[in-house]
Amino acid sequence: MAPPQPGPSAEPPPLIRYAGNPILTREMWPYPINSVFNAGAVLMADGDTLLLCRVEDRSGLSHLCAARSANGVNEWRIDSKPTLMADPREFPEEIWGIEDPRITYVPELEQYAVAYTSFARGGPGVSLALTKDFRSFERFGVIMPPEDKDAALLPRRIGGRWALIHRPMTTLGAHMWISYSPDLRHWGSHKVILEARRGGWWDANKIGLCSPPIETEKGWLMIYHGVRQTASGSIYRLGLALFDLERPDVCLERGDSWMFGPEERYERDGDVKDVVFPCGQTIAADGDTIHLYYGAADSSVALATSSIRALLAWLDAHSSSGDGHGL
Ligand code: BMA
Repeated sequence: MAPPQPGPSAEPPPLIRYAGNPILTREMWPYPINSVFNAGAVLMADGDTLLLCRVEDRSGLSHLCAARSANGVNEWRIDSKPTLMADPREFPEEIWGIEDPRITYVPELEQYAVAYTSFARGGPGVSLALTKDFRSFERFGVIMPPEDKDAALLPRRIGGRWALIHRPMTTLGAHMWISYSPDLRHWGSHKVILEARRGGWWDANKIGLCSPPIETEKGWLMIYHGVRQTASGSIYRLGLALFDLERPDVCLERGDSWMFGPEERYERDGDVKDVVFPCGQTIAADGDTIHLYYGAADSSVALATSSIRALLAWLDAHSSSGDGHGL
């Protein structure tokens, strides 16, 4: 019999799973928890990778906890207690916990900006905090009221104003928006930048930013999730889009197919089945190698590697240039 011919699936995948996945699990935690997932990520000045993880405790509410590692892969040093807890006395909108942090280093402020979800009675909203060291935080409270989430700050001002990508729920659907601010507190000039597709698409009806946008020569590279509703639940997969560097509301390219989805057991089984959900990445000193950290099935943290070059090449090969983007 002739050997099987390589099919279209033989092309190299743009993201490679780390063989030792998952890299953070609840068994590793220094205090009792239910699950650890959806972690923001940053490469610190001392070379450590810091993951700010969403940790769900055994009341069902989430807080954030930092884990540090010299190589970003193993030997994690986990804070012995929660790093950032909800503070519903000062911030009533955090009454049901805080979730899904996205971290951006902002050179102008010499601080990290952490955009996270605060779970209020009115639903999820976007909150912001600044920190230099992930030990003390300046909290800004809610900057986008419910229902809104999946937010990250761009690392520099665009046309003199700060820019935030986020995902409000509106009667028009769950699309990605950009908003601008002079001071990180007052936000306006809201605009849709990427719409969920419709019908049978993998990213129909609900999309949202994953990790913070990556600045490349060709534009802001954004990894986003698409949520496919099926008869047996939702499937969270990852897609790619590119936006103009000085006009981040302008989408230059959008992939047609998803580039990464739940396949391994730790992604398919867990508290929420069939979820891959990155909230952070680090870029190595070569300016190209990416470590993407993602929540797997709302139960653990996993790692996939890639490169800016590979993602841009994948996007070129998988985007159709129609401006309707299949809507
Ligand atoms: C989204 C967010 C994520 C979660 C995902 C799958 O809406 O709440 O925190 O990982 O659902 O449950």
